Amino acid sequence: MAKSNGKKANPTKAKAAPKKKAAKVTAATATNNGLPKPSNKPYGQAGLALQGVRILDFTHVQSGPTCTQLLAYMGADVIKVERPGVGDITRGQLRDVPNADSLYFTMLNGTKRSITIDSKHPKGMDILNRLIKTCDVLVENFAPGALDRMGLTWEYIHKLNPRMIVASVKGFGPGPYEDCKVYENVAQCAGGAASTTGFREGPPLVTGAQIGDSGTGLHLALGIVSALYQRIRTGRGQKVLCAMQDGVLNLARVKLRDQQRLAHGPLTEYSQYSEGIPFGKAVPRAGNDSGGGQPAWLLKCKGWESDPDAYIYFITQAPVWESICDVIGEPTWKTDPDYATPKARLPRLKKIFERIEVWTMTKTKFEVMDICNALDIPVGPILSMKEIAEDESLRKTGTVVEVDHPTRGKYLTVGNPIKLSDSPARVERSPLLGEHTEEILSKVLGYSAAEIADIKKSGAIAPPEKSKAAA
Ligand code: CAO
Repeated sequence: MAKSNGKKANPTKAKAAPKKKAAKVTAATATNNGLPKPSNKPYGQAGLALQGVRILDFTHVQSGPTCTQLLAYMGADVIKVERPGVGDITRGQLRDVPNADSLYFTMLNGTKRSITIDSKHPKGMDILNRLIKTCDVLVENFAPGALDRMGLTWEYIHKLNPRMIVASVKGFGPGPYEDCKVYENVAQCAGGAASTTGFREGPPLVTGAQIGDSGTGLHLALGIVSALYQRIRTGRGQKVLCAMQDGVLNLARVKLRDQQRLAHGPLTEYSQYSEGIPFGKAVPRAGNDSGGGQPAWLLKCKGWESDPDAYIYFITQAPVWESICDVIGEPTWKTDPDYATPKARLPRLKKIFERIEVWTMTKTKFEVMDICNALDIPVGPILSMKEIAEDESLRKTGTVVEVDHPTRGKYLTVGNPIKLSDSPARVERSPLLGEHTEEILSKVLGYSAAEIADIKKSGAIAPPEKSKAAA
């Protein structure tokens, strides 16, 4: 900070300091903050974002696998450890093709390698020790305490590899429920999503989007990448914990916003307000209300009588109110004091949406999209999963990808929803159970052929003969 000489400066008399010529910043003069010189390779050909990061993937079911699949898409080498002969339980859940891994599994474990290891076998633990020494991140979502019971405590792992990041999904953070096992809908209920979803007259509702599992997996991926970044400075790993309750609450934060607003009066943008129904003590379910500052609702379109998805989500954004009036055939609403301002419209939203729906019911959802988008009116068609699976533009962007699998054939998966301009996504099929066991033992961990033969005989990587016969 500059020193003051005690005299007041006279801004009119003060001589303007001679202008310094702005230094021209070029690639050569820019400070490099310890970074290498900018690559000369064309964008997309300088490797993948997480190339060189190796993940020891101890995840199962959905939350953890979502995280590690995303990291694999970004270029990490993800080694999924599974129990010999059993594997991730989802391999066999909701099976559609006999004797083939289910879509539940294949769509959450793409681009990974699978190694089978019995972590409770002494030789299995030897292999895990080597993996811990060679990997950057261990990711797990076992029930609380399971990793410790295997002997893989933070202290143990950190001693073997001080650079290791240990990332976990648990149902709850420290507190009264920390020891509980948790699945998706438990988290939706405990994270505030279910109590604020559904219609006021109905019970709490869970959503189809897996905000507890996949949502928390995404949070964990961000935690891991942040920890990897910090490790560049500190040289050491750390624990990353994402509780599913916290992840859901983070996604439902607008409802905690509304909870606090309730103390200052009714939530005027909720249709309950326009219907004259008083608010209680907690945020109510708001049906298809917008949740934001622009009133909105779900409206029927042409064909709704037979097509369950012939609906459009219609947002009466204030700046385009006049266009809305024109398009639905109510031009007088542009100047009518009962409709002309957002505040005047609030108590009349039900009537307004009923009138807009009279118009949308004369058009298909795609016709409404075309007409409204041309006028800058924000609307969204309800797309069925069939329509999404067949959508050409989603295929072109790599958001929906078809991959081929040796036992189930071709299937669709969701590719990387995060697009990086210098790192193409690597979206490949999921591995068969133990498909890469030998490859990892020899090429990653350096076991000799004789040692591998010995490990095989020991039962540490193969199911016991009894369960093989029963399978
Ligand atoms: N070799 C030997 N044993 C293995 C093994 C291996 N390779 N991999 C796992 N196991 C064992 C573990 O050691 C553990 O055994 P113990 O309980 O005897 O110590 C057991 O398999 C795994 O236990 P789990 O309790 O995690 O599995 P579960 O099916 O009973 O519970 C779930 C599943 C999801 C409820 C629980 O893991 C959980 O609460 N996870 C945290 C929250 C979470 O991620 N939930 C989302 C799941 S997706 O909906």
